[in-house]
Amino acid sequence: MSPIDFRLYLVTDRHQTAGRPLLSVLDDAVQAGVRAVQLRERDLTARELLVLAQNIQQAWATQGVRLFINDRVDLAAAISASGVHLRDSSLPPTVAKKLMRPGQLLGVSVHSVEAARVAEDSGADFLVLGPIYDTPSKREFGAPLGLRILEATAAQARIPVFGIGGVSAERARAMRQAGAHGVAVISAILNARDPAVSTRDLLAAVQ
Ligand code: 3NM
Repeated sequence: MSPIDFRLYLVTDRHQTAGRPLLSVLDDAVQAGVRAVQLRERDLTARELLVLAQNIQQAWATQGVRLFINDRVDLAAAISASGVHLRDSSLPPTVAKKLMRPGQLLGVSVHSVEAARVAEDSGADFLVLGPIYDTPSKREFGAPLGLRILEATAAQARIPVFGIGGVSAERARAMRQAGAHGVAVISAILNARDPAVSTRDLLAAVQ
């Protein structure tokens, strides 16, 4: 079985929780079925990230939640997180792998079909491609790629491809039909009026 046994990947941003504590919104999402979380709090220090990551590990250890650490390969290794998630400015996958622990998974964010191929050849276990739709969270990556590029990337890749950017339950269905293994979201869960309801809707859409 593929180690990527989840189809919904929740990416954190504690500034997008509508003023609620991140851990309480995460708890709603986990209780509703989220099994993979990427800790992505780019403005926290290493020490602050460590505390948050340990809190997340301890809170849901028994539920089998996989925790991925964005960018900080050192932190992921130190706490034996489930994996690492790399972005364009991170260490390249081949270098990150030298620091990762055996069995740790490697997710890589990519923004084109070509970059997806390079990341896969460099040892990624799964890819996150985006932004598929327009998202205020990620204007820095320019125009949305759309479903056609998602489809082309998923058809080419031998590893799971998640779509990210502007995901809703309805769009998640379309993304699965285009060949995505699953979807990655921030605001659809963290900013939702009821994060548990949104989680269940998204899970139903990607099954
Ligand atoms: N990465 P939302 S888009 C974290 O294209 C992230 O790589 C993207 O937020 C990429 O689910 C994005 O609220 C933001 O649209 C996703």
